[in-house]
Amino acid sequence: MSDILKIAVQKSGRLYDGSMKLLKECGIGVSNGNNQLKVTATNFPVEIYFLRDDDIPEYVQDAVADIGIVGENVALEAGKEVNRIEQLGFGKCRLSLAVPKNGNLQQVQDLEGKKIATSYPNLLSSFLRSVSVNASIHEISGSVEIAPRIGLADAICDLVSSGSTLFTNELVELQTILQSEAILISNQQLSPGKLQILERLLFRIRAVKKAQNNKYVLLNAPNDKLDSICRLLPGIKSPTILPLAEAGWSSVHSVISESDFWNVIEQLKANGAEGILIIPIEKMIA
Ligand code: PRT
Ligand code: ZN
Repeated sequence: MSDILKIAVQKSGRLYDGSMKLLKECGIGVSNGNNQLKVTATNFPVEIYFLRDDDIPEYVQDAVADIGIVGENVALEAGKEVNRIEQLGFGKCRLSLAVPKNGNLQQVQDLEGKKIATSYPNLLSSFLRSVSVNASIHEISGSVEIAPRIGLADAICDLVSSGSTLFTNELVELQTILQSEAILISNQQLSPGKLQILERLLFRIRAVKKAQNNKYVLLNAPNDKLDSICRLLPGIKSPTILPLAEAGWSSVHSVISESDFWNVIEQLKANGAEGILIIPIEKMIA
């Protein structure tokens, strides 16, 4: 029998949509997985297992699944023996210490001897050790943010994304202890056949990620400004330059990184570029 790579994905929750979207963008077609434990892709040698996110690191370590998509926070807290393969660019959040606003806890050292509620006892205790603070950790599995109000703890250590949960509970962030996003983890002893499938999948994932981080740009420029404009748009190899029907003008096509996008656009305009069009890229294979 030929190899199949077993991928563990969160069954429902914050990472489900992003995980399924990524697999779809990698050309992996699955029929609707609702309420199924497992689906087999029709056009790529993978099976997708739908699991609770907390179980994924252990299942991957024990080879129940070969690879998994899970928050880095969950992978690090679980401390299982798995390989961390790739950051996936969604599910971004941070694990932070937070305290009641306007209270007397204002820096990490003020937590000495205090009680902190969290679902991340391992990450919290290693952080506290690293800053030599002794505090007692109260592990709870949900609604950590209400712990200070009901007198269960002096502070919390929880995931934050927009910050609105902290705000509504009159808490403020004291310190971020981890930046997290969805990552791909793998079992440490994949067979050569499975490794080969993983390599093919990674090639696709990287093309999707790269496309998301870049945009296609088209613009018109006077010919005497082409040098400076091309310096701003190095592209993959170099920009494409085509003459416009109007003499003295060219159309420039290139790829631009999302990270300093607005900066580059401003400089392009300052260098005489006109009619700038920005187009999303679907896949990018450099
Ligand atoms: O059922 P299962 O065990 O699979 O799911 P779960 O309920 O344990 O996890 P889920 O679906 O809530 O989150 C899965 C993963 O999403 C987490 O492990 C993180 O990696 C990632 N993630 C990203 C988040 C958040 N953002 C997030 N904001 N996980 C949780 N939150 C919670 C946080 O705990 C807090 O209650 O959202 C609240 C704060 O959000 P803001 O926007 O108000 O700051
Ligand atoms: Zn969970």
